[in-house]
Amino acid sequence: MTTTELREAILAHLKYALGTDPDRASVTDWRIALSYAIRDRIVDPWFASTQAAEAAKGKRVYYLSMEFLIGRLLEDAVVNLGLMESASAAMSSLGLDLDTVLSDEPDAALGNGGLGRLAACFLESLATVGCPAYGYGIRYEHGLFRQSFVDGRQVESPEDWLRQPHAWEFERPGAAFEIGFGGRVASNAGRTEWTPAESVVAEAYDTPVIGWKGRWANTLRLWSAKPTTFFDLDRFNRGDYYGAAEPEALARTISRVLYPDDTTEEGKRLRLKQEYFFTAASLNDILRRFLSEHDDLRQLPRKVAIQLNDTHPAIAGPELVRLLHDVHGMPLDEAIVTARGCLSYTNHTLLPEALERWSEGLMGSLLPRHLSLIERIDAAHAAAHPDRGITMRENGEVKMGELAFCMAHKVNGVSALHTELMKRTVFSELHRLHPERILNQTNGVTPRRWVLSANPRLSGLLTDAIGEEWVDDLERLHEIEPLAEDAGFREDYAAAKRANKEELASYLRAERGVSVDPEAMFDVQIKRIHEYKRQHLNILEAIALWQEIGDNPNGDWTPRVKIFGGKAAPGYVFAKEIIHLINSVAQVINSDPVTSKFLKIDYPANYNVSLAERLIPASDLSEQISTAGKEASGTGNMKFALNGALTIGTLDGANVEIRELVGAENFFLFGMDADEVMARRAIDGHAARAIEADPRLARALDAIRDGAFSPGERGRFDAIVSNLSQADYFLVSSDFTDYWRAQREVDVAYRDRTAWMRMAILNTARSGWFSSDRTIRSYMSQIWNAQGLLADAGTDGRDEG
Ligand code: GL5
Repeated sequence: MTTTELREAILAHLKYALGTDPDRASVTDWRIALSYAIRDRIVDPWFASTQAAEAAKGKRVYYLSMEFLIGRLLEDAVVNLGLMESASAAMSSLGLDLDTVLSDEPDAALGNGGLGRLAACFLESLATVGCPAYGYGIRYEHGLFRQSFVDGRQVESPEDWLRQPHAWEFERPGAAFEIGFGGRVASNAGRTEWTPAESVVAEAYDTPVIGWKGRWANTLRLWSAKPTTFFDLDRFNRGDYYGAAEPEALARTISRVLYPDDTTEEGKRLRLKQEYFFTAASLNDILRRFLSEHDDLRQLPRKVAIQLNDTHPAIAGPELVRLLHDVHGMPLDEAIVTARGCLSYTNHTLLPEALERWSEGLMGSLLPRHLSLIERIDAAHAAAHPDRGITMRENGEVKMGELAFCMAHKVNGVSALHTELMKRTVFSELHRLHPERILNQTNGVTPRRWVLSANPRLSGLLTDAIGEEWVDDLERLHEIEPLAEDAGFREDYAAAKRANKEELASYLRAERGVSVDPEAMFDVQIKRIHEYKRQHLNILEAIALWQEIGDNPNGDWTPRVKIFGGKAAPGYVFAKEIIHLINSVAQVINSDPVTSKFLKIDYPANYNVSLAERLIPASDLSEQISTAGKEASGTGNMKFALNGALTIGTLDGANVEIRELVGAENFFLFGMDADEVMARRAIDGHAARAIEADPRLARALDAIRDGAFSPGERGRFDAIVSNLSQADYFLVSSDFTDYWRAQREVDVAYRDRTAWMRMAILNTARSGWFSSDRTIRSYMSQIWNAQGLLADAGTDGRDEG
């Protein structure tokens, strides 16, 4: 597409779709007009892909996820269509700067954290490798809450991404299913019938997902809840205006908000309704599509692969059995085997509080038929393994992990260590019964978003050095390995990093009034706030460092800027205390005239995908410091390594594989491993002993206790101090000393810029394996048995001039 054609298309959309003219158009109008113009370029390859998939009558992959943290879509589309130059030229010919227009787009934050972002990376990779696939989820009216800080405390407000027209979606009123809840189950002529007491309509909204070079596009289908009757006219006519609107309000509640929950247990009835709502709508849609192409439901596993992203859609097991058995008349045993042939389940956490359980009372009242099917499935499983006494029900609750496991033909963990721990801990009994079922699929990230778009300077360097093929063949980055020894390349690489840091520094100055020196080490920890991720270990180290710099202000300190980003679940009190502590410490340290040239702390509010895209390319040091055994994988750790930040980290999640690949000498390891963690936790008084043995740690804790960061309010952070001195389940105190040691090694290493750049380049060169293209290909061959169809599809919509 030429610049002129694109420009004409933008102007036409501005006029005919938005009804405005260039003189009056706001940045948002221009952005939407550009989005429509780009979207037009996606529709043809999208149709071609859909038709190719229909013609092939092969297997389709269905990715069921409560969360899709997709972020902004315009830049993704422009980049994947190869239209960056045209778009930039077209915009400037209209007097606009493309970056300004791109950053006007609100983030679609339909997810909490890593699990949701992984789903978004997977969608993009599925399209890039040409695998016919659908993502299925919920079209939340309000995604993840907006975070602000008031006096250093997190305050949440609703986020409003749909206030403006959402340019990427197509509403599909024709694709709608009625979803029931509650009611009665009865037998009728040998068939079981469920008559729900209430129902809502699930209506589809489709967003095309375009892969690299526009060669293939899939669909993200999100369900929105609508009432079966919009309006109660009787009540309205009686003057009961609120009552008349009630059915609509109640129905819409289901797709109103994303559960603000990231691996903590919360909420009950609405959450289960949301889970069933989107799972049932998706399965109905999948069966409808299957039956439009085939007639024998026993063939379902050959044509349909359904991936359950965590236990949130685990009700898919009984629901699919219900559809096959109750609705389509397949014998129950066969229905269970058929459903299992289609389903597979990814586990994303071992934290006990995050492994979903639903009380049988709640499940029975909302989904009575499903509860009885779960009992049948459980009984059948128990009968097949009579000596084991395993059950998916316990203390009046249904254990969704066990249910998902028993209804899946494959179950996977998300890093090598996590998968091993799954076998040894939460699923040890089931693993013994089904040793072939658990396998590992280490996570990955899409290089299009996380290197090519987020870091154009580094991308340019890579492409100049080894050609463009790395973008969808990321292991080619190995080819730059020898360049780590090339002084010219090292200088260019350092200059790119430096320019990214300068850009971030100006952003922080403009947006936050914080001034930081790009020469300093940018030390970044961005992720959800959680005790196991140990942001408090990082801030304790900052306090200790500040004290030591204060003792010796003329010392030869390595200047650092510590940057934090992340949200805490609104009900997670301790995590919110950690946020408050970080902000309070930052305030004191940043205003210390003696130390602030060596140490600054910044915590921009409302961390999201777009902020991550700014921070990661500008980072020198990546903090991956979770208690070993607790972080299932991490994906931020991969993004940092690819962008040439060195990791300081524990042997946890995918850190283990990152370290193996980049080389132990290019990674700052500290802390106990998972086995040591378990052993140490069993020792009485481990926290007190650690504090006693390390005067630095004791002094840092004393400063918090004595009110150094809460002037006039001594006890403000008592909950944190007493936790770290007593129970300290996440072993912050016990790992502090070794963390301090590793941080001082980092300081020394950073001063030798040549050596540091060599290490950074090797991190980039050796992290190509963490592409989500590799992960998706591995799911395709090891779990889904699905084929890519790239050769048959689509046009290449790239720049022609
Ligand atoms: C998570 C894990 O905590 C992460 O370690 C993992 O990288 C991610 C994707 O597999 O899944 N589980 C979870 O509930 N969230 C995660 O980020 O939100």
